[in-house]
Amino acid sequence: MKRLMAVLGFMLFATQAQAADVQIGNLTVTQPWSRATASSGQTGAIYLDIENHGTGPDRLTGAETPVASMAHFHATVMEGDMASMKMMDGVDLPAGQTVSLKPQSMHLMLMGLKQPLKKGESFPLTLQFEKAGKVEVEVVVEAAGALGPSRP
Ligand SMILES: [Cu+2]
Repeated sequence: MKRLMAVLGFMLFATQAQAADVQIGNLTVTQPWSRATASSGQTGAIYLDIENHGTGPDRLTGAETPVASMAHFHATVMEGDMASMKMMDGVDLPAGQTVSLKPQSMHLMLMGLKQPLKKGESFPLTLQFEKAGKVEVEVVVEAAGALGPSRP
């Protein structure tokens, strides 16, 4: 509990200054970001990097955010020249590796958006890991067609 409070305290500070990496156990979550959505849009996507600097594997098993009714892990798969999305029940995090959720690849799909995502705003996201536990991160909304986070 003490540790959780420390993490939350750090988050509040970090969000005001500049979104920063978040540590949980052996994992580092870097630069969660999303894209602005049209006012009529019901879906969005979140991208981020997770580094596992431990000696054993972990797994991202769940995610939730107050801005959407559901958050699912998707892989983008090519069938010929058509891209389609496939649902995954989690994201494996091998020891010593960084796994990236990024455009045209794995992403966290938001369904049932409760409000449009606006550029410059941010919203909380709770990630659930099999071993490291649960952590809240802040997702920054970039422009509609952004290919990556704009902050350094
Ligand atoms: Cu998707």
